[in-house]
This record gives sequence, structure tokens and C-alpha cells, in this order.
Amino acid sequence: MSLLSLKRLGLAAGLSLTLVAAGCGSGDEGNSDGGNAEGGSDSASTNYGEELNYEITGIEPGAGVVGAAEKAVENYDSLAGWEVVTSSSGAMATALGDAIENEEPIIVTGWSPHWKFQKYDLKYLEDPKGVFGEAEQIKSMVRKGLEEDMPNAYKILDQFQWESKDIENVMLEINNGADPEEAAKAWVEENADKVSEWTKGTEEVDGKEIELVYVEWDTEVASTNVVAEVLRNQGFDVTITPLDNAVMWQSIAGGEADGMVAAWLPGTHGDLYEEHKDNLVDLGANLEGAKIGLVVPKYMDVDSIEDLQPAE
Ligand code: PBE
Repeated sequence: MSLLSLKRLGLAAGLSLTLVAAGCGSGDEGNSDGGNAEGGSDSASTNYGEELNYEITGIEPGAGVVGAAEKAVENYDSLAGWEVVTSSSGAMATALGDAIENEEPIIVTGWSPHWKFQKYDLKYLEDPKGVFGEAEQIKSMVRKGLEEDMPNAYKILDQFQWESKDIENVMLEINNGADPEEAAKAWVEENADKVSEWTKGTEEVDGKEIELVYVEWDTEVASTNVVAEVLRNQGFDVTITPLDNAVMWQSIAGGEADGMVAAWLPGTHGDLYEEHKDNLVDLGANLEGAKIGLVVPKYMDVDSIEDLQPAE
């Protein structure tokens, strides 16, 4: 679907809903029965809960954003009786695309950077209780002993650092059908200046084996493939292994894998970091300004989690 027709969809939906969109956002906490029967005087009066069967479209069960969404269900009266349905990042993206094509409501566990914000008109629902946290960093973690064993790889992982627009370019290419390794290769070729900052002060090696671990989230597919490509260009024999989130952390702390660039902190993976921080090496941020939350198409007449209606 073209961007133009998407915009038109959004506009049509926006117009038909404007009439009922008066005065949003008065925080009526504790008033859990303030839903459908109020005549639309307060928050958005479309009962999306009913239309959505009180379901939030989640991703992998181990993802931090799924845990945060479950916490939101517990903490917001407006989400009483809702459920976070887990699946995979790919299934979530498909469900989002289908809903937008049909101009239907949907609420997903979302995050940025992500190509979906370039492809669709989306918004984060306001989170007045701060359950999803503030802006985050994506950090790199390596196993203890890597610096001594592979100083050049350690230095590259330590120096790896880019911006949202960089990773989003790679993500968009992959979403448009490029093989992740090819997309990474192309980005590395086109961004030689940036890459040379990451390899600065290192020497090439001769086929030394290194294993990076990640989770198959779109962000991490992009970043891990780019770092792998840079290491390959320096002579490393790189394996990248997709794992469940908790297992990814465990494998670095246990020294089975060498490194990862997929740690979302301080919030999203805060509990995993606390559990493993004494057994790994924190190399700091590789990206600033990441974020998680509940994400909806802009044509939905809802701005805050508190505007939703509980199941009863
Ligand atoms: N994510 C992408 C992950 C971190 C990276 C937001 C889906 C999570 O929720 O754990």
C-alpha cells in the first residue's frame, strides 16, 4: 500500500472520529468503571477494548516490552481484564500491517528505533504511570576475558556506536526484502567513515573465531549483522546465533558466547542486567534514545493508556 493511501485512510478515520474526541486525558485513576456508559464526556469514547477483544498484540514471551505490557495491565485500571498475547516480532509486524491495511484498530508492544515508524503513521500511547520507562540506551556486553583473548574484537565492540537513523536504514532494507547479511554489507560499504571509527586502533586478525548472540528482534537483527560484517572485514570468523532473551544474557555471563549488542537499559532488560552484571563486561551504549511502549496507528482515537476501557 502506498504512503498516500495510508495517509488518506488515516485522514478519513480521523475525520469520522473527531466529533467524539473532546477533552482527552483527565487522569481518573481508581475509577475503573468509567468506560462505555459515560456518554463520551471524558476520554475517547470508542470502545477499542471490545473491538480488540481486550487483547494487546505482543511479541516473544521473553521480551522486556512484553513484561512491561503485562505490568501495565496490572497497574492501569483502564487495562483491567486485558491480555498481552505473545507471538513473535514478525507476527506482530504482520498483524500491524494487516490492521492498517483494513483501517482496523490494533495495539502492539512496540519499540524504536524501528522501521514501522517510517512505513506507517503510528504513535506511542501516553504512559502517565511510567510503566514503560523513559528513553533508553542499547548497550554492548561481552564475556569476561574477551579483552585478553581477543583485544581487537573487544576494541571494535567497545567502539561500535551509531544512531537511530543508521540502524533504521538497515532495518528498512531488511523489511523491504534484503537478506540481513547483504543489507549489513551494503551499509558498511556506504558508511566507511563511521566504520573506521569503530575499527580505529585495531589490527586485522587471521580467521579467529568469535560468536555473537542476539534475539531475532528487528533492531538486533540489523545491529548484530552490521557488527558481524565489520568483524569479518577485520579477518574474524564470525558466527551469530539467535537465542531467547534470557538465554542470550546467560550465554554471555556464562562465557559460552563472546558478545552481544542487544542490551536495552536501564528499563527493558533491567532485571536481566541485575542478575548477570557481575559476570559480564558492560561496554556502554551503542545507541541512545531507544524507547518501548504501546503503539497504535495514528487514526485511532486514543492518546493515553488511561483512555482505554477495562473489560468490565
Ligand atoms: N525489544 C527490542 C526488546 C529489546 C529490543 C524492545 C523488542 C525487548 O522488549 O526486550
